[in-house]
Amino acid sequence: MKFVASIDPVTRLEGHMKVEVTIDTVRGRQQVVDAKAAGTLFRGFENILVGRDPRDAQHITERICGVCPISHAMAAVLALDSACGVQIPTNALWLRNLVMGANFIDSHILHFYLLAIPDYLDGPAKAPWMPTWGVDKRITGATAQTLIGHYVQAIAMRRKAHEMGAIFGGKLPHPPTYLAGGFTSEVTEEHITKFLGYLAELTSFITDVYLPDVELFGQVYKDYLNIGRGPGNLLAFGCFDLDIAGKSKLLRRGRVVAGAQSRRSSDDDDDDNDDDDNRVKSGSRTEPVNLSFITEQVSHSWYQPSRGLNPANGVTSAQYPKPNAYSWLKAPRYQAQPYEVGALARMKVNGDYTGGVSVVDRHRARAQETIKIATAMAGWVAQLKPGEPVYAEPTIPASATSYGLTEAPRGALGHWVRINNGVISHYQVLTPTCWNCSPRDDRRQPGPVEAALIGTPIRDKNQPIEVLRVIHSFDPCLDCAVHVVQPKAGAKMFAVPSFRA
Ligand code: NFE
Repeated sequence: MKFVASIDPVTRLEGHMKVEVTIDTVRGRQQVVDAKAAGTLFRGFENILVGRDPRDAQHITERICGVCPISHAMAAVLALDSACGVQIPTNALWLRNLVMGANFIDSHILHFYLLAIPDYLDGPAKAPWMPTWGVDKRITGATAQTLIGHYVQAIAMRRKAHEMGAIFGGKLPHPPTYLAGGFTSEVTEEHITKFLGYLAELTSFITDVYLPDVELFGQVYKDYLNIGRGPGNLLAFGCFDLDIAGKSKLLRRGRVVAGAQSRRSSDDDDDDNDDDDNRVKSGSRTEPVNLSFITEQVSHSWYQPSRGLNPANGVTSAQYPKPNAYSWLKAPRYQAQPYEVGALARMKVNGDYTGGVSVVDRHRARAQETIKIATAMAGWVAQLKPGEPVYAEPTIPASATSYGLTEAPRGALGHWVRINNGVISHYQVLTPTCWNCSPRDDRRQPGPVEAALIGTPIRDKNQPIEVLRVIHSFDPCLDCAVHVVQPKAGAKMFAVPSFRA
């Protein structure tokens, strides 16, 4: 008999998410047969930006989230650099990368130890380890004790990653140092030495603790290599520019299409990536990204009906209630298909990760990406030139249309901006969690997290911890995807309207 489990809110992620799964017995096995994921708050940041000075964009959009603010600053200043036609000094290139790298290290350590690992082992019988579901905890005894010790160590490591980023960022999580035209902090020998000290300590933690712990987890929970796949389409905008023109990146732009080995359609010309040698080591090929193929569909979202708009023309206009809608997230699609974004997508697109798409693969790719970034950061520090410029003053145009693409720790991030009469007339932000946690689209196709949940085996339908493991593997951040709540008078915390309303 079908059983519906509603997890609301889903904890150990950023923001407010509700998930409803239908569990049934299929060929003698209890599993998820349907899933709906919802963001339960409205985000209105795009509307806040209209009418503002374009130079405010990075300061305001950083406040979308405390976990990935640097990426929002990066996307905003890339859009403005391009709108102004300004060429930033090379010092600024490395400074922008270094502060964003510090944020990636912080975010990935946070995710594995503080958000994900409590799904797999029991900790001390007190908060935040209690209450918990007592199902399928295979990491026990001395191994569990070691991991709990690493959990505590990870808290200190996160602080160090923040302190490292603040050396050049001024402060974290919301640094004021990202500007169109470059950066504001000074490069000194003292700053460089201090930064390298932090980086060495974090690199040791990643190498000696984080990577081995993820491998251990992957061995103990091998079955999760076959759980939580999702659509299998992967998308990355790419990040960490290695030259001023942004042509070369540490993690490149591209797509991996589920089941496709190679095909470059004639109408799929890449507008940003002209690299022909795009074969990845996994044997599949990366396909280019054509931004005009992105639409945000709202048939199941609490927004006024539209026919799937490209972010360049996107509208953030709420409609609540609305028939068939169940989420404040829009449903971004590429050529009408759902795409997963995140570290696994980046590492697969870049040819650095040759495994599959699953719960374990997401954790492994995230850990392997962390050491790749930390290693690259040491090289960027070496290229800093003390005393050399960090800023080239831009001229803000009276009118312009532009975009900035980068990656946040959780995946592809884009900002689209239009300037008229010297002020912002239109702004759209497309976040990673919108891609991953999107609801059904116009064709009723599930979003990546919804698709990943369908088929997940469930041991105890009253304690469906497997559902949490799949969701957490994506590291959702609903704060990035939605904002601002207006609860009904007298509503109880858990009394969110039913999906079937
Ligand atoms: Ni709030 Fe974010 C990241 C962005 S996810 S954490 O990473 O953009 O939607």
